Amino acid sequence: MVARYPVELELPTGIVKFNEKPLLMGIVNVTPDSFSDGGQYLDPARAIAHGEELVAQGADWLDIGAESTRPGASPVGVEEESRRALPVVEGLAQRVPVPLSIDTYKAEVARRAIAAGASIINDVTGFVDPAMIALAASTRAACVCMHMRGTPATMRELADYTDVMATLHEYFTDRLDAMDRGGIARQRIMLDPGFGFAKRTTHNLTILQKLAELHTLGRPLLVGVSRKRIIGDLTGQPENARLVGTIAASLAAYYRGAHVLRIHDVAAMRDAIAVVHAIEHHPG
Ligand code: HH2
Repeated sequence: MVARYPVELELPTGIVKFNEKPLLMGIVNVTPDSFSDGGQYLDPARAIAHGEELVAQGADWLDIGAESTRPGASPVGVEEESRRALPVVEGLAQRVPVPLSIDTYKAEVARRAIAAGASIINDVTGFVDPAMIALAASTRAACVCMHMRGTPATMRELADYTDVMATLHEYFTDRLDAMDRGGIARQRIMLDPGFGFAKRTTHNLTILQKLAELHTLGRPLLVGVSRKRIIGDLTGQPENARLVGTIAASLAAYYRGAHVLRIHDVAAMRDAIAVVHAIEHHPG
């Protein structure tokens, strides 16, 4: 088992110390077209109830997304994304005691979500938009900086790497510098290799296998493989039958030092972590 880099994260509510167990980020997709649960929680009341249920199951954070980023998804505008996301952020902020992240690459949506109660910006485009950097700098929000190439519409053709780990190192070094220059304190940033975003299964496997190499960047690592194509490729299962594969891949990430696991099936993940954690830390 690889030791998790003993790193801290600053949230508006205080410092998160990552030590032994990874945090579980439960996924709340308020979309008609997410790849595995599209349409199930488009109604705000259902999305809020789902978020509450995930927290009851053990989610440490909730990630609220209102635009699908699956390969080939079509973008939505600021108003539509806000209309979907904001009532859910607002409702959950009043009902659950855990931090909420807004999964968006649009600075205006992030701004509105923070005003509604979100405290983490989860930007799958890695804060390439200077407006997103400026927004994060002007708030106390924590930031998830994810690696991808192109857009969900184009990323499939861009999944070509000579050395995917070297690419990630260069990319994150560059993004951390840009965020530094933009005034975002380093201790507010988490890094995410972006499984499935401009990556084929071979790249996803390499990154999972070598995840611990990213500890040299000195920031918490977030891993999101839940129900993704890599699991389908390895198991032959459709999205609704990828739970076992998801748990296996997420445990592999845990063993390699992931700090946060982004997951649809929180209860199952919680149980799996409880078991391996007990084995790892049993006094013998
Ligand atoms: N994956 C998805 C969306 N957002 N954010 C981060 N930081 N890391 C990820 O791996 C990640 C993410 C895609 O999964 P999902 O939200 O289930 O699907 P969709 O984008 O179709 O809504």
